[in-house]
Amino acid sequence: MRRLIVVIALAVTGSSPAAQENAPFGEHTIWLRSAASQWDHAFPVGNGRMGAMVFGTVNRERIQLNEETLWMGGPRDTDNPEARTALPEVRRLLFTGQPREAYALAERKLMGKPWRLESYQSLADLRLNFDHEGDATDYQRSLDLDAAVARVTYRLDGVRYTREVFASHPDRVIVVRLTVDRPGALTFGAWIDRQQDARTEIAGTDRLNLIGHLGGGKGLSFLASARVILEGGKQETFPERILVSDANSATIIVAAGTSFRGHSHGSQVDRDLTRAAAKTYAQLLEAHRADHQRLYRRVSIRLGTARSGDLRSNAPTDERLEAVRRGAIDQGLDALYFQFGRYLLIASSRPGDLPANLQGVWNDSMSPPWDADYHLNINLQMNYWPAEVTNLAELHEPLFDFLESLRPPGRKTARVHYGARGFVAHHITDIWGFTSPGDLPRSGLWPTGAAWLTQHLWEHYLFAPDRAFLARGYPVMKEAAEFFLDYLVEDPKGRLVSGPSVSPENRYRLPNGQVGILTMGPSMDHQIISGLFTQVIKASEILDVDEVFRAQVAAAQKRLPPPTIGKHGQIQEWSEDYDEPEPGHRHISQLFALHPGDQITVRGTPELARAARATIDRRLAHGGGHTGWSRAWIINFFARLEDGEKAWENYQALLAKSTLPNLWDLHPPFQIDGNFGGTAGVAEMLIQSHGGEIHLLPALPRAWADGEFRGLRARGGVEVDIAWSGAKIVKATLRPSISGMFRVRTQGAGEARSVSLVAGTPYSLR
Ligand code: FUC
Repeated sequence: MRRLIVVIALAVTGSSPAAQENAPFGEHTIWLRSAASQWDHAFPVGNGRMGAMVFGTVNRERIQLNEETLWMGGPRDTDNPEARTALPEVRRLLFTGQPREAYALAERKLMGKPWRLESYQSLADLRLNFDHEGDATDYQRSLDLDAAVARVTYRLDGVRYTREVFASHPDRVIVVRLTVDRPGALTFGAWIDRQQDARTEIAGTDRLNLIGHLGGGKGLSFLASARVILEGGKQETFPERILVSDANSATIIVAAGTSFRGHSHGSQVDRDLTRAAAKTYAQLLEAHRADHQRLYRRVSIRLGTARSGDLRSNAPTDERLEAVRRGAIDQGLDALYFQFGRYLLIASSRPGDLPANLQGVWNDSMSPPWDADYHLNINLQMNYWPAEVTNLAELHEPLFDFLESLRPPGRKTARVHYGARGFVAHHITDIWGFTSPGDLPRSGLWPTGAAWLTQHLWEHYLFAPDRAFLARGYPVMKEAAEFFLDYLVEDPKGRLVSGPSVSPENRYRLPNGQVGILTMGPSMDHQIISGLFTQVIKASEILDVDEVFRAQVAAAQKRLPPPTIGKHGQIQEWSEDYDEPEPGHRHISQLFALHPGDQITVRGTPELARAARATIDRRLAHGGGHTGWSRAWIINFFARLEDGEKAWENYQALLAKSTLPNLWDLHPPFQIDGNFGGTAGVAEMLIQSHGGEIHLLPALPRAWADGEFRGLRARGGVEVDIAWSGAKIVKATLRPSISGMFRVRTQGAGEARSVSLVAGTPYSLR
């Protein structure tokens, strides 16, 4: 059924005295009229390494803090020497139709020892107690994505109170600023706490320390410190608290660190605090703003005719979401969610740091869902889908460093578990280099985690072809490919297949009714491996190395089963055309080749593209897309199928069904991958550049018939700006960084046109 397009009038916020006093928010601001009643409604700020969640409660502010390296546990040897001996028998059982027996044996012999990860943990809470009397009016809580500042403001007893919080990357601290519009009206108490493994102390007159050691002294040690700097008023210290009275304003600077990788975090925290405290608030804010905007402002976007400052963008974000749930079109919200994904990547993934985990850097728990770890069977990769296309390429770096750190342990796992060369990682990992098959076999016995991750190196190269980068990435790609040369086995039909493995987390039914999980030859594995092989072959040609190895890879690639169409017209998920007990499963792994892979394309492989659509339709018809990241993936799939309406419909479903009032993605629970996948999906609707062409507005929906963007990137080193109206391009500008011939496709045109681009010279198309 066609979706009814209903535009619902929203409350006119400009008419109340409160809103008159507060300036209307622009297109970059998420805002609410209430404090966060729960952690995942608070506003996130982050500097890549540290994160903070701002609740905005009037009387008691809670600023929940994170430091990305604060993980339980430590490096350990989890490889299982029994695996290699049991491997041939598990394969035999699967080849002879005995998946249940294979599973039982795999569970006993093939998994890491132990197979469980330890957890990423919350660092601490900074608490501010205001002891206000009476009720606040004119309350607003906002997150300005362009300034990267969270702000809380309200009026109480004739005084306007304002809190601003940001996480500075250049100054390595979190800054909290408290102001009042009546001199001397600021009175509050401040302390830091943590529910376990830490104690607090006061140092001098103005510093709070939280000193901790995880696991009762066995794990990492850590320190979180806050300095309180006043203008006016006075400051007293009580055990574990600083009390401020009658001040004009206060700046609280928070620094933190852990002993991860032998780091001397105590002196680093001292240094960070001292340096930041030597600056004025205005200086800290200015350095932060400049640093953030250098990244954030590379891309601007307008979808539809809505401009900032119109009625709808002035409504609080939860009301806008509610309107979308009722069927309203809010193109400003479409754009805001897109930019929020970019904001979150800037806040959680800076060069030199760890990559964004399942929750970015934000986590308030000692045992968060899935340990807030790194899942490699879609989630970590999805976090980085927007990095290249939305012009944040350097934020991809933490992923490359992380992948590099998995090589030594992954090499050992390859040898111990499979007797193979190369390196391997399975479906979960942590900051300690866990590469063994973890968790239960149903999810964890899946050897293509590293192989998928390495494709990010190749993508980074494609977006900015740079031989030096390729030379750095190639050994990693090669080593991932080497593993599969040894690991793949011949099946009874003479094909080379991967296994024992899974089609991530899904199950199939054998003709005799038996349900299987482990399998030989899941389609996704072969698509990932084939993609890796293609890339390794191309990279070795470009670098002119490894001719013999290249030939071996090419020979193995020819023997991998290609994507096959099954009896429902779908892309087959397993090596045989099995049915599945859960046809609406959240993973749609057999479409890797459509996205993020590029083996299936609308014009290159039209039959497979039709089968890909049938696959998604079948999933959706059975309730698929029910987790945030699954829905986000579907947006990307439909964009690749050049179906703007379906992509947009699923984008609306992501907003309506899987989005919290602060615009965070809901699995449920909160999981950040859907935010990043949603942002990537919007970009994919507006520009694509796989398959040897730059395709302008490949999947434009009716709701975005007018619009413009600036600064998205295409493969080949090209930045693109497009303005369009009535679904027609008014002007497109390509800004190449490399000279060469490019094929450019515009909507409706039968053939892509060839254009010759000169590095540094913009090329306009009307
Ligand atoms: C994958 C998914 C789950 C969840 C978990 C963190 O294993 O199957 O839905 O997102 O990662």
